[in-house]
Amino acid sequence: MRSIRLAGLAAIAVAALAAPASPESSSTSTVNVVNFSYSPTPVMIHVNDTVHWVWGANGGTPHSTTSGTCAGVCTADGKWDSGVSATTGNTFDVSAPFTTPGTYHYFCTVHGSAMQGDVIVNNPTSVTFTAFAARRVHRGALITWRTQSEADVLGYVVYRSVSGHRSAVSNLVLARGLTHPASYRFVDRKQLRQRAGYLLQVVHANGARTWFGTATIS
Ligand SMILES: [Cu+2]
Repeated sequence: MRSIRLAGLAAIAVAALAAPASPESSSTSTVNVVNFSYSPTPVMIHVNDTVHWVWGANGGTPHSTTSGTCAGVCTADGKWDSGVSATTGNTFDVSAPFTTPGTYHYFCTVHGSAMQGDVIVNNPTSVTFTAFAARRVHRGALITWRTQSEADVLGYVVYRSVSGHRSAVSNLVLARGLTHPASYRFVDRKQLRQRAGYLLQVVHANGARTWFGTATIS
């Protein structure tokens, strides 16, 4: 752990270093089947999440979502197959294969290689923190954090907690998406002289959110 110098009367607290992000419940990501394509593709999820395909207005044109690969001719691999549907509002959910991180390819059995998609399954522990701290600076509070890896992270939102009331104090601080260490800092200009705790809300690429903290200023 790196050393931290005390500056004047600044109060410093370092939160639970390298603690895992709080466990997240599985979530569902929607993919639209419309205009001879899947949207979004790739869809980014975490292990054990569900992908929910919804058929849009396709003017009576049938489509499917069928796992497998296309090399000229598409070949199903048997992980999932919705069957063909031309019904607007038809849905198909898949979660069973997504227990292992990786890329899962699929296609439409009607349109073959002209209509393909990917599901990318990320490990939920792919963000690892090595430092998180808060300290007073001139007219505010400086929040700093370091990550070891953040491959599937979109960004971070800094929250301030005072007397049990939690509120966001930053916009989305965009992650650099690195698989090597990165450092971030944010100054909370609204922090007056009160005791406060700071947390990070981690926004993952698939929209899932996890929490990390707390670093306190007394
Ligand atoms: Cu199709």
